[in-house]
Amino acid sequence: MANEPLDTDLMEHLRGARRPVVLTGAGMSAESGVPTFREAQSGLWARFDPVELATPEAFERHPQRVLDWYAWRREQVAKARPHAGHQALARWEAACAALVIVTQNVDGLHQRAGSRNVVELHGRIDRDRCHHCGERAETPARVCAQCGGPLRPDVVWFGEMLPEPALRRALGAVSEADLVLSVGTSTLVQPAASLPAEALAAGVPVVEINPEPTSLKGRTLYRLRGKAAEWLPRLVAIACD
Ligand code: BJW
Repeated sequence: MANEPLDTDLMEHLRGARRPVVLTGAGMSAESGVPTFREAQSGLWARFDPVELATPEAFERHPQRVLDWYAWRREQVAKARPHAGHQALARWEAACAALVIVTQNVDGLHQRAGSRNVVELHGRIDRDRCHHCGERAETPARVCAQCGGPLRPDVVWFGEMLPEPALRRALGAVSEADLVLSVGTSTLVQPAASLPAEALAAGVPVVEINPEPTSLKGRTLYRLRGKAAEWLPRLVAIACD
């Protein structure tokens, strides 16, 4: 629970952090009203497995089904608002300019809360790009102006490469970090899941915020059971005040 006493070593790591990195996953957006990736299957979508919809093969076989699923999720993202945890991270960045947020989320909620130094590993749900040539679409359309290929959400599906500049920035930030927070991620999906694991292997303190256990383990891991919107304001108050 977010009101339990904190380890004194952890409080020192928070106060002393000069180059913190915060890795966020779908659980970070849950309290903003965006279902976690593995829960994005209620109502009409209950019989589909999100892991099977988020693939190039699913789009090639059933383009309209995949586009309809994304249209449903875009509506949820449009209605969502950043919560106290997003705002706390934006405050931390304002007080400690070297903070880097590395997010697997595609909803833009960190930027809407005021964070600037955000690395987006899995793209953005509110943009389209061509499935064939990758050109970004400026206006809503079904096909790409450059090559006539089908437009699709500008996100990274299973089996696709992450954008190289984003992955490079994330790896660079983690290699220089003196503290890593892993918030609201199951740490199952690679290569993002390897980021906190690499920090742990290098002896960097890692704080995990998650109501559920994950497989992350290491001598310098601090596990905080609970929700992002409850824990982050408390941790940032310790780091910045
Ligand atoms: C809360 C909370 C609250 C709830 N507060 N917490 C090595 C080994 C094995 C497999 C692979 C490997 N390398 C690559 C792979 C294949 C694959 C992969 O990792 N598969 C795994 C399933 C094993 N990876 C890829 O294909 C990646 N590409 C790649 O590596 O290219 C090179 C390559 C290709 C082919 C073969 C080999 C190499 C691409 C991965 C792209 C992931 N894309 C998605 C979809 C994005 C678009 C969309 O949203 O539609 O990204 S999948 C989905 O998972 C989404 C998420 O960003 C991502 C991570 O999930 P996340 O964020 O952890 O969410 P959840 O739902 O899993 O967990 C939420 C957590 O929050 C839970 O723990 C809750 O308890 C918690 N929570 N409420 C705090 N209030």
